[in-house]
Amino acid sequence: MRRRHVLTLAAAGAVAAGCGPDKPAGSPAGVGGGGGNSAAPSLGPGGLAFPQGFAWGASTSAYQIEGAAGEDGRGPSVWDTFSHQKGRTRGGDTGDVAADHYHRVYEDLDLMQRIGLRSYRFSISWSRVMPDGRGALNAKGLDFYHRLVDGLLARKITPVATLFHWDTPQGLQDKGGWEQRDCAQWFADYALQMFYSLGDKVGTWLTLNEPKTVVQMGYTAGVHAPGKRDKRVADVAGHHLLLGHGLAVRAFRGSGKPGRIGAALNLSPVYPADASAGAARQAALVDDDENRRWLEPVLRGRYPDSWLAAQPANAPVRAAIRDGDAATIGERSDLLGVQYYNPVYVTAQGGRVNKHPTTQATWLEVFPDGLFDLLTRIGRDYGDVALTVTENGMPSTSDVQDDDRIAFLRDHLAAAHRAIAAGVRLEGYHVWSLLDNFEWAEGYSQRWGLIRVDPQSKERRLRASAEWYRDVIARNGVQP
Ligand code: GCO
Repeated sequence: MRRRHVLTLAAAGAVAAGCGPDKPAGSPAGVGGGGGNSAAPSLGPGGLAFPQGFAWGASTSAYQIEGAAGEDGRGPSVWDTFSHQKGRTRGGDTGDVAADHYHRVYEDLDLMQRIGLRSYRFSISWSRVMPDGRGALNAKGLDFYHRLVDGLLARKITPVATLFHWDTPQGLQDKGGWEQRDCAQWFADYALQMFYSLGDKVGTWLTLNEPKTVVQMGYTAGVHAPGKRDKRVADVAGHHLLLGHGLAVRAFRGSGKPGRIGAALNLSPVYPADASAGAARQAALVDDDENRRWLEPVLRGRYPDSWLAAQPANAPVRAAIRDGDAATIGERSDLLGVQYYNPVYVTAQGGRVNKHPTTQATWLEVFPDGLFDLLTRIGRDYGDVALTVTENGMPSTSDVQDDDRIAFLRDHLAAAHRAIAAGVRLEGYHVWSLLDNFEWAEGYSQRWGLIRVDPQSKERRLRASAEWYRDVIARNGVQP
């Protein structure tokens, strides 16, 4: 079972080192940003100090928090369409209002400052800035991102912009979406417009968020937009997503804008469930699918031979991968966003089992050491690429006193600290998520925020985890 698969099927789902143009490259991320460094409490005995300038952050995505779905000229995305179809999301929830962030952006910026964030990762809604996905820019939609980014910079928080967090414009979906090779170029064209529009203020760009989840959940299991269930088509869409990444990186270089760019991949360390040779063999195959099939093209400009060999002879993805594509996808990245939630244990029969406790999101098996294994593996296999954790977190059923989330974050940060000590170039860490939000097919049933958002009034309240994270940031370290 894939990430989220279990629940959704049952239910039916600087960056660091702030190189922003507002700071000279190489300067520490957001130093002096946010919160109360002067009175910073120091770490006690046994405290885990992080490197100077570590980019302490939090993440969100457009459709999950913005709301204002029909305002100021925004066009629909596949998630508007999907969430409005009967039976697609828990309780029929949609992102129409979400956390109402579009209208509360200044309040949210102030809350980020209260927590002391050094880095904030958000995504741009493609159909808010280009209602049909192509053609003229929607000035009002773009203004929103200018307000957001200006507000971040004014608070010395490094903006990290994701260009695609699953909300393909419906206008492009109607033309075939990611099944169509052209979509990769449409994406790069939109990306270039964003580099020109915001590139003097945003120094860190992420192209795609979790293409694997789009392939697995959107095109294979059909429990995310666009709701297709066809593995063959899914793999073609996966290739076009990666091609879009490469073309966008190339467009960024061509734009001449300063800053850095990379992809944000969700990755899972894969372990054999037992000591048998069969489990080891199956684990290697699953590792290809979960990790190498994404990492290798992006960081090495090639698909793994073993993954290609595992594709059926008549699989359409074979024809979709044209000469030169892999090299395009491997256009040099400046950083890699790593999203870690869970490990994967594989049996000799190729099945998956859990070995650790799970959370309300039953796919989220809690194993902090997996983050250490993942980060050190990337460092070992892919060399000196700058890494930042762009997502890590859990849903809590506690309303405000979310001690379970505090323990989760503390243990994962301890694992990240060990990875840094082992020589991994980890520059930042972003909690998923800043705010309670629309958790895709799960609607509002899961609460992932450091900040509680009242489901009705949308009133904000810092949770215990937010207060705890504020102290971590102020101390630049974790007290285990
Ligand atoms: C993802 C997305 C987020 C999710 C988060 C929790 O990783 O799926 O980037 O949008 O909400 O991961 O599931």
